[in-house]
Amino acid sequence: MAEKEALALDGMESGKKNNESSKLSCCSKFCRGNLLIILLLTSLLLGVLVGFIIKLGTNMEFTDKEIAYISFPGTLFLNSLKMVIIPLIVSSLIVGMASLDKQASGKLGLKAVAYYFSTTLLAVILGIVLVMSIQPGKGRDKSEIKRDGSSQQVNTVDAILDLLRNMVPPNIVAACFETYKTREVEIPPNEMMSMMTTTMATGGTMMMTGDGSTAIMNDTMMTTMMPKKMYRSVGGFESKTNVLGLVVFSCFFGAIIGRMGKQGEPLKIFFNAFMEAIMHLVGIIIWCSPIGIFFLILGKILGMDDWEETFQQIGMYSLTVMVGLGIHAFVVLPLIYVIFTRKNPITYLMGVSPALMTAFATASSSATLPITLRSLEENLRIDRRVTRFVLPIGATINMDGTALYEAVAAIFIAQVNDFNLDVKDVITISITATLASVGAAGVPQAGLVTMVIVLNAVGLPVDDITLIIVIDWFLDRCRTTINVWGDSIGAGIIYERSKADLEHLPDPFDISDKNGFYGAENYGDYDTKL
Ligand code: 7O9
Repeated sequence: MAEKEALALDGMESGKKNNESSKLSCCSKFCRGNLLIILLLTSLLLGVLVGFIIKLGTNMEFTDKEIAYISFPGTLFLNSLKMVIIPLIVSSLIVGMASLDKQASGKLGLKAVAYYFSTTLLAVILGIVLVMSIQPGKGRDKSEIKRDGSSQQVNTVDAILDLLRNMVPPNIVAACFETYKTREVEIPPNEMMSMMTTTMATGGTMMMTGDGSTAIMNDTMMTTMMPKKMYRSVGGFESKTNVLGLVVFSCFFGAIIGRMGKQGEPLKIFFNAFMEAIMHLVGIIIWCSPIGIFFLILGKILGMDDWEETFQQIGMYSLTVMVGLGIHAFVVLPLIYVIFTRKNPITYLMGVSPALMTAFATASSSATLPITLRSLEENLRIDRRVTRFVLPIGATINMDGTALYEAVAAIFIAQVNDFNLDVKDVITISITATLASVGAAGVPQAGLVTMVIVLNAVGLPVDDITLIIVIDWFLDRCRTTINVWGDSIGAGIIYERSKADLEHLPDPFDISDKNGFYGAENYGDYDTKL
């Protein structure tokens, strides 16, 4: 009897303890989730502050080498994120596709594509309305504006063919480190002369690729029409991961595994475990992010040159882009989120904030992808079947910020050149800017190339890209943050709208839950209903 009482007491004690410890762990979990956000915000602000104090306080000029030394911890952090991207997208897309049946993946994919296109188009329209009403380029003499770098010759048709070629890589292992690119190489003058004389001697025709037009040459024309520069297209592989190829391959591979039934099971389990292991690695990397972000920002601020002069010259342009991005991020996207989910976008913003801060610090939505995935799954409890399917595709093709930026930049350049754009031109800019942002990941040196495509489409001078390159490093950070925010909102909406479709499907990621890897941790309750 006494033993029983003792046991009962013991039980009560442990119950109390359990209760207390669960309260404590609840509290500590909440703190842990917010601790990361607090640490990240502090490191971001501290990076800016320390950077400006050193820059303005000491007036020191840093060489590129010194900057590389200062941002070294940041580079390590960036590398660690990039390190996990390939295994992450490949395994997540394979498992994502394999775990959804034909109907569910089709529905999810359709919803995603509809969301991507409509929000990107909205962003472009917003950008165009703003740049047309603010008119940052009107009355400016472009010779006053500092130029930086040189522009590049781009052939739109070749760029599109490159994109398609990259979707079907000839070697899937090589796709991890090389991308196909056709570049326009200037023909040396002596070669140009000899080509021309040969053409004349044979009385043949000649292609002039300099301005993209074709002409039949004869000797009289030759002397008068001799172009200053001629280009020839040379194709080859460049060292850059061919994400598009990997994405296409993984989607097909995953879909096939899913349809193989029992035979495909081992592969499904393998890639699933692979993905879980990578996500644990991301869990470690994420806790290094405050230090990494601090040094990345510090290095960038110390390395920037005459910010004031740049801002005086193209301040209105930058402001237009930033106002556009701001409205898209704080009004358009949250509104769409509320309409489709009836949930609080502010709590959603809190949950995604580690990814947004990383996006700002790294200026790369692909490097941010591991953190976006983890933030959505851990903080916001978005179904892994949705995040792992939708986010890698979103990071590759959904770039609202980039599309808005390109539209504003094109119209800014038109205004600087007193170039009158008619309705047809504006529509062309909207469409090309939208498509350019979709295809950006498939084109090497995308930023420049896609901008040239937009300018070419309406006949604007591509050399004037150099006017806006000076401020690009900063605007890139802002638009990347919006790109990641757009991807995240998309995943949230698609999750809410697909709950019913997912219910009847088994969750392949369940095996990890049983091991207690996930599910036990929830950083705060972000699931508040409005
Ligand atoms: C911005 F899916 C992933 F994660 F595997 C993935 C990997 C690489 C997705 C995309 C890429 C990729 O290469 N993207 C890419 C994006 C390549 C070149 C240019 C851009 C455009 O980048 C944006 C911009 O400049 O506006 C921005 N910096 O979102 O990263």
